Amino acid sequence: MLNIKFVLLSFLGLSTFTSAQEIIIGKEKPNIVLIYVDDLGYGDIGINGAIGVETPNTDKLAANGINFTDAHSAAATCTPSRYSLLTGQYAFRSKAQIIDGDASLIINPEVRTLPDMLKHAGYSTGVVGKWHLGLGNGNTNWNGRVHPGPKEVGFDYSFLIPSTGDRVPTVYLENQKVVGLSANDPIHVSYTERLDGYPIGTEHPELLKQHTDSQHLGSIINGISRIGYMKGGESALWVDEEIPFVLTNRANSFINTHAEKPFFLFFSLHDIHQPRIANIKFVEASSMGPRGDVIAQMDWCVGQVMGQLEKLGLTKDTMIIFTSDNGPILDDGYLDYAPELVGDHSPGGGFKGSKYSIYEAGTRMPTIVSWPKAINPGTSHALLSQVDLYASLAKLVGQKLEKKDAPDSEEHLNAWLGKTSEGRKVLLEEAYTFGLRMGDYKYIMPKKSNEVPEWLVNKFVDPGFSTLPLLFNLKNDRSEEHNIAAQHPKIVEQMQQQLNKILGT
Ligand code: NG6
Ligand code: CA
Repeated sequence: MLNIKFVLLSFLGLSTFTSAQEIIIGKEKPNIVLIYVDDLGYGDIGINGAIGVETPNTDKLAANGINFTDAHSAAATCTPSRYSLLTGQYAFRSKAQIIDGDASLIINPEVRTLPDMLKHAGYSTGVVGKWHLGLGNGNTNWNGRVHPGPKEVGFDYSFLIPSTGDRVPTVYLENQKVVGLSANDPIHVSYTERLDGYPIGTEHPELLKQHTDSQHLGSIINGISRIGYMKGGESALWVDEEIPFVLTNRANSFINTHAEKPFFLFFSLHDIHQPRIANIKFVEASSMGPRGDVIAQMDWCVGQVMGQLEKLGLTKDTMIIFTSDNGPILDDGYLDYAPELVGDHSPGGGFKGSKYSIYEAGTRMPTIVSWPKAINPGTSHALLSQVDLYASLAKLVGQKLEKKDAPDSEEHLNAWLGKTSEGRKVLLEEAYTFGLRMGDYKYIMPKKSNEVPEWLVNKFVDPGFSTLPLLFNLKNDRSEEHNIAAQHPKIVEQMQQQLNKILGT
């Protein structure tokens, strides 16, 4: 008998919609691809209202999955968010902060991480892209195998940008060895003293293709001055304009190699972090200059991974988690005219704040989860933190956690799968102060001083420092304008108590 629904939908030119099937929690082993974008704001994707740039691939992912409206990175900067994501522990507990490119690994290899847990469940694990969690044990020698690193914390395969695009060394590491390094030209890196290597930004501004503030005027490599100094390694230097292609290629070859067996790929994009130097293929893809162009570039990477999964017939059985590590920033040091060209686009999606800020846009992330086999498309307003992915995925793949594992990770699998809109009751937000969410209430803890550190002053960032407690009701004050702390002393007290409980104070 003809399937009437199919005939009708085909007639209308629509594809047939297969509703998700019931899954057996604890027994499922979907492939998991975690696409972690850098510095992408809530409003930077089409589905969340982007203007001036189109993100068709990301929007398609959202159309086939759940678009989360209240899911958060653990912190408003990169290293702390990544630390929490991989360990299931809040960053403040180990004082994880943004680190330099020669910093030691900040995850203790003894800790059972998210990739360790998935490995135990039978997954092949890989990380491709930005690391920024430190490598080695201090005094890193870049000319041999750099360890400890990803392997020692649970990744079978790694292909890394060791720190950030704006920090030396500007080389890739594959399985913890610099790619393309010549033995005759060893690499040296320093963040404290100038090395007699590449020209530096303070002396040779004429060599720069993008000008920058005084904090990014170290070694000039590929026409871009970076934080820190580097010598040697010429044959191994990356070309910024090629990064999206190189990383996507490695991500897709990891998928290809592991297609037969469940895999976990942490695809950690360099985009849309500065220096925002789009490949010529994406120059003027947006009306917002380089920042918009690299959003288009990021979206292309997403599309390539989706295409690879489709080609291998893995779409239905792969869970794609798409999100970002911290909120958006227009001016983080390099002069690419993002503030001037942003137009009506709202990178934070109308939420107050940015990267480095405790206001909502600092941690409220664009977040999409797609897994066609098990998830019906939709939108979820569940309050969730990336720190919860660890316990939630452990539940999915049937791994029991010991008490010491992922101590801050709450299990909210049903929320991540869109089966309930109930998420966290209490959610911690970390920036350079602490915030707490309980339902629609947002509390920002007072600080002894509201003085903004020197390096943040010029970034047009409001970090949310206040000597008085701040309380907002996001339901009718989405942009955190009206402090209602004085009218609700009981709620303030209750939220401070919750915070004390978490902070152990
Ligand atoms: C800051 C850098 C900024 C950026 C950021 C890390 C200065 C003044 N600014 O310290 O350029 O690299 O670190 O960004 O040094 S993140 O997304 O990795 O957190
Ligand atoms: Ca970041």
